[in-house]
Amino acid sequence: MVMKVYGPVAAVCPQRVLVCLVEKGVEFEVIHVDLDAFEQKHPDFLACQPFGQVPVIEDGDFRLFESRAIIRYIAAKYADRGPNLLGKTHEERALVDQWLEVEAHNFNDLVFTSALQLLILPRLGKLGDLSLVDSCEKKLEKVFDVYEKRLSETNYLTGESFTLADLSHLPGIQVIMDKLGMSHLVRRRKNVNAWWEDISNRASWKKVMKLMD
Ligand SMILES: N[C@@H](CCC(=O)N[C@@H](CS)C(=O)NCC(=O)O)C(=O)O
Repeated sequence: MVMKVYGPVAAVCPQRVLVCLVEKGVEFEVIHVDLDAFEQKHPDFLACQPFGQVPVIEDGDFRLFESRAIIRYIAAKYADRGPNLLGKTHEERALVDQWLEVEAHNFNDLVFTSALQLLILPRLGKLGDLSLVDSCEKKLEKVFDVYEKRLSETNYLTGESFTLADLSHLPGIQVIMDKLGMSHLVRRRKNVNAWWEDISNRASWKKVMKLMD
C-alpha cells in the first residue's frame, strides 16, 4: 500500500517524513498542499490536521500528524527493513528519544524563528526582526557547542549508528546551511561538520533534495 504524505516537498516538516520513508524503502505519494495559498487552513484539511499544518500521512485508513510522531511510526512499523533507526536496547531507544526531544525543543524553534524573520515574513511583504535572528543565532551557537562535545565522543548523536535523532536534524540544518547565512555554525565545529557531511550525503537525503527540482 502506498503511504500518502500531505505537504509541499520544500517544507522542512514534510521533508523529515520523506527522508524516513526513503531510508526505509517505503513507497509513498506526495499530495501537494500549497502553504502560500493557505490550503492547510481549509476546512477539509483541518479535518485531517486540526492545527492547520503539514505534514499529515495516510496509511490506508490510518491518519497521523506531527512529523516526529510520524517518523517514529514509520521506523517502528518497518523495523524489519532498512537501517534500525530506533535503537536496539532500552537504553539506545531512550537516547534516540532524548536527542529527538533536543531537536524538537532546543534546536528547531531557533531555526524556525530565524526562517520566519528572514524568509517567510519578507515573502509576505513584511519586515523581519533582525535582532530576533541575532538572538537565535547566539542561542544556536550554544546548542551546536553541545552537539560538538557529544559528537567528539560518538559518530552519531545516540552512538555509533545513524538513527531518527540524526535524521530529524536534516531539514533544519539544510536550511541553516543554504538559506539563513549561518553555515559557519556547522563549518567552524570539526565534529559537527564531519557529522553533517556524513548525514547530508546519505542517499536518502540526496533523494529528498532532488524531489524539489
Ligand atoms: N510540530 C509540527 C509542526 C508542523 C509545521 O510547523 N509545519 C509547517 C511547515 S514545516 C506548516 O505547516 N506551516 C504552515 C502553517 O503553520 O500555517 C510537526 O512537526 O509536524
